[in-house]
Amino acid sequence: MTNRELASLFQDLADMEEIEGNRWESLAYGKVALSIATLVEDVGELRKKDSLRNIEGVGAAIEKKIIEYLETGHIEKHVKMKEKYPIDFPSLRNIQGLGPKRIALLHRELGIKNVDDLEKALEEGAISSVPGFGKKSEESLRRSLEVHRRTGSNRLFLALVYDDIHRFLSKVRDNGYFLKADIAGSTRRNRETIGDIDILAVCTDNAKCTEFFLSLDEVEDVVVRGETKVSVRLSYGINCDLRIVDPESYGAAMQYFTGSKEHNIKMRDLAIEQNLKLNEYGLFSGEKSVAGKTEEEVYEHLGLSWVPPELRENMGELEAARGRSLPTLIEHRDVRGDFHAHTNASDGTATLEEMVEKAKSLGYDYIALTEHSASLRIANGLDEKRFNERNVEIDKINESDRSIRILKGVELEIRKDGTLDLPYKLLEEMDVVVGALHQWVGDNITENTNRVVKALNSGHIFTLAHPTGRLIGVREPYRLDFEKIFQACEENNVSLEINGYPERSDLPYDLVKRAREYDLKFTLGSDSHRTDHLRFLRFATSIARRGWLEKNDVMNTSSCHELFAK
Ligand code: DGT
Ligand code: CA
Ligand code: CA
Repeated sequence: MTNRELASLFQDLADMEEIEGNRWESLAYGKVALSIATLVEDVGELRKKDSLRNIEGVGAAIEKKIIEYLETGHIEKHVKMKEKYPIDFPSLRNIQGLGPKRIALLHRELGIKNVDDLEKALEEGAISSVPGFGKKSEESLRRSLEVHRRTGSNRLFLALVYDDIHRFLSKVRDNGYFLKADIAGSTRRNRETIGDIDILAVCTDNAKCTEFFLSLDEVEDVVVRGETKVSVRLSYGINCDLRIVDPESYGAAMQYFTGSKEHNIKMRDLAIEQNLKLNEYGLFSGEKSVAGKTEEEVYEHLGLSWVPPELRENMGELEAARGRSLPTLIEHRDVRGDFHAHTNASDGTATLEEMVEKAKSLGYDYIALTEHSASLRIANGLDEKRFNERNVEIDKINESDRSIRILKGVELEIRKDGTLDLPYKLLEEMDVVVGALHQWVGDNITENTNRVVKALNSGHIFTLAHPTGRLIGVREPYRLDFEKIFQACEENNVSLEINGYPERSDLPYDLVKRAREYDLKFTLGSDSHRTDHLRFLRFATSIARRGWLEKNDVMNTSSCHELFAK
């Protein structure tokens, strides 16, 4: 906590000094902010050992400020400057298109101090009147603010920036400046949301490479610029940290900056137990480096198998790595089809033909079209008659086009009393019945759980859709007893859905791992409402990986024939 707070104070100082035009001070504070934010040890502990000066970027003057902070809880200079700039820099900065100078301008001209003020000014159309802002920046700020609000934080959904990140990485890589460049951090761990992008790189001339990196179109603003670390704001509304490391340390640095922090702490303790020291430069026995060039050798030297990044969350992966019992994770290429998609028959925007064409172009063997059932009125749910007509249409297409199989599906409302929204006879004609809870979910955990269990006991549900009902940044998970639900799924041969739609990302990975204790299968679904949503299936696979699933745990890795041969 102290480290984060202190780093944030220094970042504030960096921002304010930049506004004041004190470039050098701003750089110095920014550098310290970054090194403290990524420090393993607590600053308080370092002070006790009298080694604050070992922190990168800390000289006598800054050391004094750290001590002042540790003793008084604040830094006088920061307090003074804050009087002049009473601005919430950390959150405003997280909005795409705003650096310190522009934030100061908005403060001076419109009195904007925080995100709420900004929102108000946008509503009133006041931004475009500020010199240097114009209509275009107003529009772009409005979009960034929407992202900020939608995720409920400054985190972005990986699914929504995944392609951008990879395009950006290729640009960084394919120019001849960098010898190597790879993604680390939460992006490499495939978390559903990411705080920033971390890139590690190797190059021969740091200054030239940094210059090139900063010249890329996507770079909007430079937050920190040092010899080996650069932190920038990208036009996708996210920060990117670039760290340049020595080739000999590349594996150790990858290991360190991939995280998670909890995984790293455990790794470091394992090293200490073996009388070794692990940091971002390597694994050391005394002064001598014993591993560091590759991640594999770092893990191996500690008696561990290499751990796939998705598992590095301190959820038992290091114990399994030591026992050589890590799972062989499912791969995206193992996935043959999608079990959850909508067309404009219910609340999607694409026609059946458009969805199927897109699925074909992605090489799928099958796609289930799972329209909502009638009682979900806001989603234009289908009644028995419309489902019957739709099923006839699907049969016809399947007859004439053998290149993909369209599965007759329904996203079936589990009613308030736990009964199902369509007659069993119709459900028996469906290939894929995705049972779902959307309405009338109360706070009573027993009632909620019984309702779901009753539906599972019907014997007519194939998979339980987005089981927790959470919407990231919008709605907490439903109150449900998951041990009971997993048990009921096991007894009734119902699989659990992993829904890859970004806001849902449901089951969450930690529950996937828990559900693995039961004799259960999982289905992956994109919950597409448009053709370009089909890409979310990949992120369902990521959650499956983070939940330790293997190919055989997931139904989508089977062929249609294996699944539905009757
Ligand atoms: P994010 O950006 O919030 O989505 O999450 P990460 O995991 O990418 O975190 P970030 O960008 O702050 O740092 C990248 C990695 O660097 C992190 O996963 C592990 C390592 N790291 C950062 N701070 C610390 C720390 O205080 N202690 C340790 N052991 N490792 C750290
Ligand atoms: Ca990160
Ligand atoms: Ca970072």
